[in-house]
Amino acid sequence: MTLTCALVGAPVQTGTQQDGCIMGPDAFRTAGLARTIETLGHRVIDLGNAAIDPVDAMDHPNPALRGLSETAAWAATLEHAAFTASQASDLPIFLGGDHSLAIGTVPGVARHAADKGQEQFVLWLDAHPDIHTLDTTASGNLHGTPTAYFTGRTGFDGYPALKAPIKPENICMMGIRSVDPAENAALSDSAIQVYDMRSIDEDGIRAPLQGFLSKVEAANGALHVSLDVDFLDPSIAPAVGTTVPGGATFREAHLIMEMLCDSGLVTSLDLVELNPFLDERGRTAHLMVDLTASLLGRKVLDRPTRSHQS
Ligand code: 4U7
Ligand code: MN
Ligand code: MN
Ligand code: MN
Repeated sequence: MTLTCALVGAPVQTGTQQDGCIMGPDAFRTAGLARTIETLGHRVIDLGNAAIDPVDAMDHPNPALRGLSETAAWAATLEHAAFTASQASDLPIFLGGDHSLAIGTVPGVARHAADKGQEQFVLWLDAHPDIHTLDTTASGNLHGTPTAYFTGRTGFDGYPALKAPIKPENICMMGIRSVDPAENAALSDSAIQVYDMRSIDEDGIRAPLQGFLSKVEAANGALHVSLDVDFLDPSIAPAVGTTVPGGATFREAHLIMEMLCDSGLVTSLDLVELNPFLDERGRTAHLMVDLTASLLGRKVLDRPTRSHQS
């Protein structure tokens, strides 16, 4: 199937402590993202980079918070950008930027899905659940908060009101291996499906992902994939400020993308947390582009790979 993919640059770095994510969108372009997608037979429209106007500082009782007013401004800007890119294309691809951008992209695509009468699902590929509220984050880095916001948890005063909160039972997290105590508490009483690294070691990727995709398909849902570079093992993806050992392998990550491709269910994608300043000769940017290619139909064989296909 030929898709129209819209690239939306989101050069957000106010959600992190370390500068560099601002260069992410251009690194993805430099690594040949558009050309690679076109080679697979799809159409690409590059909508350029989103931007925010200067903002006034916002007060909050948590003294650790940084970038609060900028993040709230990005939320509104990217919600709008994501909504319009969803209308203008089959597959908006958001080029981060740190993961706080999901505070805008997920609500924006969810509003589009709601308009079409569809439920929004989210596949969160990350070492971290990013489920802090403004009150629980100890680092104050707001890239650790998007899933709490877009599921409608309280504690986001000053942020845009959510039009279509994501139901926790519509979220699947994979690759999780760094969880703060307050996040653990939040996940304990949540319906979010969490496949941590132990579960992936024990059961693999295929069965749990197939289970989640079946749910999306049964609901005729829209599926947003949010891919954090730190989902991947640091040995293959060094260009991220929050590396955590024991990440997804090259093969696991490609399998996920190939299964997502076969499902035909993905309606939007975040490529986030790439810090090109920390990369080694562009290898992380290229890997993220190659994973996107697998999602969009790059295959080893033209015939089915599994001879005992069910
Ligand atoms: B990312 C962290 F303490 N939980 O809150 C925090 F471990 O978008 C990390 O997933 C957040 O990379 C990581 O700062 C955010 C930390
Ligand atoms: Mn659409
Ligand atoms: Mn993240
Ligand atoms: Mn992460």
